[in-house]
Amino acid sequence: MKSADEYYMRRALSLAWRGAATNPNPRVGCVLVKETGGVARVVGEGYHAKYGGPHAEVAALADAARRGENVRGSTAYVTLEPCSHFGKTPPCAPRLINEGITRVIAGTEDPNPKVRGGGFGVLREAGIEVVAPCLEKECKWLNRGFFRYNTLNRPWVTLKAAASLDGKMALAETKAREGKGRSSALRTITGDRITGDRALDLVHHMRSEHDGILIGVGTALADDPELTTRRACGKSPLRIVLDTRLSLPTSARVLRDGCLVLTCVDDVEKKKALEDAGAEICTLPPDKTGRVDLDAALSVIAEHGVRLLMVEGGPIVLSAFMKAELCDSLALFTATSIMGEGAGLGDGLRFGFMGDVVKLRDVRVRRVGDDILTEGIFRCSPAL
Ligand code: AOF
Ligand code: ZN
Repeated sequence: MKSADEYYMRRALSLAWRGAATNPNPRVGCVLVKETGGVARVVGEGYHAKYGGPHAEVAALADAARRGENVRGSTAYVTLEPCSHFGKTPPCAPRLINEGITRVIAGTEDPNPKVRGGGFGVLREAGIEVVAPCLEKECKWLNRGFFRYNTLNRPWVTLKAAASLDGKMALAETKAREGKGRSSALRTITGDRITGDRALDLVHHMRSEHDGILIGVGTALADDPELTTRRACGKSPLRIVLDTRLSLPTSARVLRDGCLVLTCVDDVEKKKALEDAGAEICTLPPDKTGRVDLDAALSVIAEHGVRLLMVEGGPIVLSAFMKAELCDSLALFTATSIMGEGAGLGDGLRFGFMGDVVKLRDVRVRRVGDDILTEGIFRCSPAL
């Protein structure tokens, strides 16, 4: 690999990140570089902007045409292997060949079973020099949900939690405050929330970067959240509720703009009422504990186009994901408070050896207002 290769791949990566509406397709960026008289320059660049729209390579070629550049003899830097299949658009690999591209540097192989090395094969057969991978870790991270889906048939799962310094997510008992008439297990501290406004803004932003948000019915009953992104710009993800016995009331705010409810019961009446209230109900088998089987739930969620899933459950749901080892990253907001007795993060988990406890790697810590955000990758999260 030439030393300039990483430089142009970084440019392709930054273009790829702009593709905000590609889901469930991956984000892909492409830079075309032509060397004339020992001097290299960018002759075209582009990215996959929208699901169903032109792929990054096609966008970069169109950009070169707009600039009046002749791309013959250029090198294409693409964050993902050029495709070899007919999907919503024609394949990119033959297009690059026809345009006279002589060298292709790809970030990583496309895990889509319809491609998976096929694009490289087509290029190499045509005598094109193919170099891959290049900045593989960064290129995979960019599409971590797409990689999870194509290799494990599930989304990338982020557990999000807010807790006190002593790890509590709910007070042992919450008294209804005058005028509010609300008495819930999960609403906490005066002002209702554990963490502050800055953390809430960030949570709304994080939601808008996910395709789905999942809660347990306990949280829906206790907090009646809307699960919107109203404090941030961007799309609202698909709302998903794990509701083993279908006890979600039809008045729940989470149902307002459509919601996927995953249950284990086949109660026709309840089902009809919730469907009328805007829910899509999916009945799944129970796991050993009698709750919705998370493996099955995640594959249904993935089939709904969710590649990045945020789990915003209470302690029970969060622990269930950790126990099943079906979680990839954690975003934990810690308030600088001590809540004393009450339900806490990790309730329901039990280990006999320190070597077995849930651990994170690649940890990052930062301050958000008066709160602390800890992010990391779960040890159980398989390599991308
Ligand atoms: C590329 N460049 O920019 C993207 C690729 O239905 P289609 O035609 O949009 O194809 C979608 C599949 O193509 C997607 O699942 C992934 O395998 C690949 N995406 N490939 O060469 C791109 N977005
Ligand atoms: Zn393509």
